[in-house]
Amino acid sequence: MALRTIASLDVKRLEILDVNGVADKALMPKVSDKLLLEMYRLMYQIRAFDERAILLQRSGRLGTYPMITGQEATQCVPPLALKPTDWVVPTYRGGGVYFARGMQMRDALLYWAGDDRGTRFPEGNRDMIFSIPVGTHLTQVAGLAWGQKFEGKGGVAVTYCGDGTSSKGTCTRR
Ligand SMILES: Cc1ncc(C[n+]2csc(CCOP(=O)(O)OP(=O)(O)O)c2C)c(N)n1
Repeated sequence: MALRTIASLDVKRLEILDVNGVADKALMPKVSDKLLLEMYRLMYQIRAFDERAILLQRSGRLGTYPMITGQEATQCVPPLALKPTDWVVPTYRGGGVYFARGMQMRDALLYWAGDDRGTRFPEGNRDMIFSIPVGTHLTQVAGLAWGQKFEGKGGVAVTYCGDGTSSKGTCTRR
């Protein structure tokens, strides 16, 4: 039988900043220098926090800690577009979202050390604490969005999930 292509995959990537740190001006999003700086500060904060937390975890002072590094931009940019009254429900790997929403790093450390005081959110924020079970929070966010619809005041509900959440286990067929 002749060799034939029966499927192919095309993956595209848009690169605004090259490996030398030079930005393509034509592709630059229209955001102020102040906002760009805030995004950079938050991304940097996430990495610094990650490094510290993993050291604490490896030395037995935090019970567990899921690293965020690699997902900094997806974590800190969307929350900057939200109002405090919007809802955000991150996954366990979503602590960067809280930093963008004003949570203090000491509170995040308390949480991962097993202290309930670490779930404090800034006054007025409607965030929910991390979802440790994967996938279950998607239905909760749909409910929160539905509630906002009933309230009739507008607003959004944001959540995140990984590919391991949306995929199916291998042992479902017996
Ligand atoms: C309901 C439920 N089933 C199983 C698990 C065990 N579990 C922990 S992490 C994980 C994989 C999640 O992958 P992904 O959503 O891609 O997130 P990642 O940790 O890779 O960022 C699973 C299945 C869980 N936390 N919750």
